[in-house]
Amino acid sequence: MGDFMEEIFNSLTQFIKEHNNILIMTHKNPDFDGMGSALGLQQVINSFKKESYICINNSEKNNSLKKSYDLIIENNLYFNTIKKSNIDKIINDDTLLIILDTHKQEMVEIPELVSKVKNIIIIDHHIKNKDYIKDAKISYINEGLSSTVEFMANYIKYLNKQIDPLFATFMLVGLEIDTNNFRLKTTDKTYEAASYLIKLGADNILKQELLQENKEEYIRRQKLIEKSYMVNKNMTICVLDSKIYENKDLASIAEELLQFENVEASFAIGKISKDIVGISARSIGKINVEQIMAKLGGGGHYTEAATQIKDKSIKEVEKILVSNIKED
Ligand SMILES: [Mn+2]
Repeated sequence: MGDFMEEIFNSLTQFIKEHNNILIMTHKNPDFDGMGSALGLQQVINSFKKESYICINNSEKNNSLKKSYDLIIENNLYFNTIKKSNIDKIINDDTLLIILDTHKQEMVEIPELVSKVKNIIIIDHHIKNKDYIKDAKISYINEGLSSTVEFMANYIKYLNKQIDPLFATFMLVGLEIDTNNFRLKTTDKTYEAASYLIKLGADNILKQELLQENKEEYIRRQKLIEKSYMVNKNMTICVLDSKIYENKDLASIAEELLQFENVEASFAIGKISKDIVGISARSIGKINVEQIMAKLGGGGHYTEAATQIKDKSIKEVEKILVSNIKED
């Protein structure tokens, strides 16, 4: 563990110990990385004999997460949440807000909370956006980190704390989803985090159950992938139908394409709103997709990048991409 990480871990601990009113918040439509980290962090805060609340907003749409909440209750475990409507009653000048797995105000579960709380800590692994939350007491945004769970599991390990095996399982699910089963951005620290979660008793069978996917959705995605084609013998492009997709759908298709023979870079093109076409690009590490996306007005980093193009059809965007990457 590098000195720098120790410094971050120690100041996080110090902030927790200095505050009696702690809120934890992840992004809208929470996933296992955000919520797993939040639950793990709450366990740590409990161990310091401090109370904390995980901020929740809408009713949960993610079926696996819903199942996880039920499992917590069935196992007589405890997690403390607070709804948007009750937050104003408890916040004060002493409130500490820990934001996990995002760093943009508009992305968090309850955006207005960011303006109301003075002491904010951000821990995230996404590519830093210019609209990041300013004036945070700690802002640890490291795109080299595979997941927020990686940070949190290594924090728990650093503190030599135990968490319940069920929470460790949820965290491991988040780690595996964000790394696409240890394929993306996986370092020694990622395996160290996974190893510690297994040591804490993460349940491999439950993990697999929580990772199981809806069959219809899987087939729908495979039908789109079936139409993908190779360019330059080492890149593949998947053009989606005219439906409107979420950015994460494009990303997961691009990621999935990396598992095929000869593919060194992949691109998924699809509509992300009525007048915007998005491209999500991924690379196994030989081709710099950031450079390619930057030419099309986007950004990202070497192995993970994206762009959004306004007022062009999917076909036009496909042509632009192909003409940019095609070698003669
Ligand atoms: Mn994440």
